[in-house]
Amino acid sequence: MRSIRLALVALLAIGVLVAAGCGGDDEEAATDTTTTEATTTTEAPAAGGTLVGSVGTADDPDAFTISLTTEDGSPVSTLAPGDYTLEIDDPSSIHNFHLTGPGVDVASDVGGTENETFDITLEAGSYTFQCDPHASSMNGSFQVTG
Ligand SMILES: [Cu+2]
Repeated sequence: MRSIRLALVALLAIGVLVAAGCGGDDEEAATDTTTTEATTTTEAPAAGGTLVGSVGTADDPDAFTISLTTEDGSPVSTLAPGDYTLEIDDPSSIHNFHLTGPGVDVASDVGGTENETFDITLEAGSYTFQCDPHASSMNGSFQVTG
């Protein structure tokens, strides 16, 4: 029991020293050394889960819109590297959804109207999605970092 307490005290002392060292350039350095919480690093969103690529809208499958969202509908702008499931929602016979980037090149058929699912692995870098027949107006991109 006693040795565990000593170890904790030692860890805290190291933590304070590290904190003071990191704040060397900061004018507010070491004004508060009473914090005992372990420092947690902020991490990029975890990999995994489902991404949804869509063209058109529910009311108008041929509408000139394209988007990539998470499963809950939030637009994707940055992602962590890793494995994802890409669900392509392409109800239109004039559009497709085409995702390209490091290690990935997947697309739905322009003429087809089925939803398609791909297992993809994202690496650090820049990814672009577009509708091939209308690439100049239907496109988007996101970054993979971490
Ligand atoms: Cu299109």
